Amino acid sequence: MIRYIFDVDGTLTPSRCPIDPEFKEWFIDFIKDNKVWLVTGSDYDKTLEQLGPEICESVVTCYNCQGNDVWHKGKRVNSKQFKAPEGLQPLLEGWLQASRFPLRTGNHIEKRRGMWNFSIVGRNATWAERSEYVQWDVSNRERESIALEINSLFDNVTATVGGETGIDIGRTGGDKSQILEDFNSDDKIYFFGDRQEPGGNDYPLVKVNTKGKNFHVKDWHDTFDKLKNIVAAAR
Ligand code: M1P
Repeated sequence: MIRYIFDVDGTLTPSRCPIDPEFKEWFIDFIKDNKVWLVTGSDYDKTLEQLGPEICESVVTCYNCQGNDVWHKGKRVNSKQFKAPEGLQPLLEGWLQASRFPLRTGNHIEKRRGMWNFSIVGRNATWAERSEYVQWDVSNRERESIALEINSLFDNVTATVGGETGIDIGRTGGDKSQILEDFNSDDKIYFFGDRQEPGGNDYPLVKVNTKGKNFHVKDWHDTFDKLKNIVAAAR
């Protein structure tokens, strides 16, 4: 049986937004007929807000914070810590001062279980402020260059770009690939994610999912279309 693993932001929903109601209804039925897991850089509260309890509690496991915070049927079953190296916080604060993007909205370094999320615009940004940053980052590739620099400066820390405004930072190996510890080596995994390119936060899992298939989607519409094709082909 195929094991389906889905990223959330940019894959099942627009980043930080609720799932589309029609897709939600369809996806709830899909979960009834298939084995489904979720893996996201986000924390459980945000995933719950975006997907609702029907989805979060009916998947096999909901892996939050890149797999460092593990939820099963609405209950936390495991969580890991990230002991950041001393120099990391001052470095992030320096980038916060130095970025040429003009807006700062607060909550720039969100310390989650097993990882940090770093955002120049800040996690308190309104939708308009977020979209200003998204446009800026597309032209300036700021997140990509910050992530590259973090990766070159620290031995046991990995930074990846995920979602639209932030960078996920954690211990090397404490990324989405760690969830495969819970699978058998011969499991056939179909993994859907929007950041499967090198440097994206889905890439570590793509790299090790060599026996299954990786679906690099453009957005949730693309995920929905691909799933409908898979279901139609299986009939
Ligand atoms: O899963 C990656 C990130 O996706 C969203 O990022 P942003 O708000 O920058 O679009 C958020 O859910 C974030 O928490 C998460 O780390």
